Amino acid sequence: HFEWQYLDLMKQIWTHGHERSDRTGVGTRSLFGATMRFELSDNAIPLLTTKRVYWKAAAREMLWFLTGDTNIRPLVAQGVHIWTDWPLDSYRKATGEEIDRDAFEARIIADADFAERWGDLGPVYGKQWTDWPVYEPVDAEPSLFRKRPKGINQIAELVESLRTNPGSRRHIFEGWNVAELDRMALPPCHKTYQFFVADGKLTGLLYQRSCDLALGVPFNIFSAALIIRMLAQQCDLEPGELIWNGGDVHLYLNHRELVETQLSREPHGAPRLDIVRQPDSIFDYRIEDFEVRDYTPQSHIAAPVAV
Ligand code: DHF
Ligand code: TMP
Repeated sequence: HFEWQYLDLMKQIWTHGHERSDRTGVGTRSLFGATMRFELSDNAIPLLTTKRVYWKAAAREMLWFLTGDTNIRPLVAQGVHIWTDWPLDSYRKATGEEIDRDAFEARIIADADFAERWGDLGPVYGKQWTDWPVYEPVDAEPSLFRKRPKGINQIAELVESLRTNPGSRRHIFEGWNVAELDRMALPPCHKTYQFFVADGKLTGLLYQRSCDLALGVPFNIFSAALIIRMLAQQCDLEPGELIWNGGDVHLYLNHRELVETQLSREPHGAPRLDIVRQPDSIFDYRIEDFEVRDYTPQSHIAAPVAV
């Protein structure tokens, strides 16, 4: 079962990880450098069965990235809470107001100006993926640079290159815009995606620099598989594999209960993802286009997220 890779990695980190203090102050056990491979043929999808994973939240996040938006407002409006804690933290620190999460989300939805001021994560994934900024020298004054009105849409270019030049070794999109990292709420974790076409199949490799194995990674592997499936459909290719490469892979010390519960369970079943419509472009998918079947996970395991 594909999920043993995840559970084995979890066990390895919990028992042999280096205990380190981290940015959030929570502390982690971590190992550096890990790989998991997931077969995607026959619509197989790497969705964990040893706990329920809210895959629709992950899918909605992916669709939100593809719109280029970096404000949490449309996510919150759809009931997706996974990005709320970072703007909330900035708001609390800046204003000293002890607003709770529900009240903050309600204000984000109700008040567009408030959302614009407090709901933006900076130029994160969606912005870099679809509108990577380009600066050009001004003809009359070559030492001056001007920002081109429209940046580079890496996703549109990727679809084009997969279609017209499948053998290329340059099928990449990248979130790590060094010059803009300091304006991002969090520098990208799932930072580099590369694709490979052979025998009519599309394989994708994700390099994730920092990996919260208990909370983030279950979402990240599902989402990476989802974008491979969408790209494959757009390029008339069959899904191949997802290869996940993690850099700093860690378990937060306050995830002990989750880890012990999850390691006591065994994976079962083979979830599948169907894409039930063929949209006109990679930017036209809707949540209703995705259906997961044969997914009968064990119960959700709640755990606190380190901010
Ligand atoms: N910071 C940290 N420390 N870990 C992360 O995984 C993380 N992920 C981010 C942003 N910053 C992060 C974005 N992705 C959850 C899942 C993914 C995610 C953020 C949060 C999460 O809390 N998942 C819970 C609850 C899901 C829900 O209620 O919808 C889970 O049990 O899966
Ligand atoms: P860092 O920027 O200090 O590495 O902290 C980011 C934390 O968020 C780290 O625990 C990894 C986790 N993370 C994921 O695992 N997946 C994600 O998609 C995101 C956004 C964050």
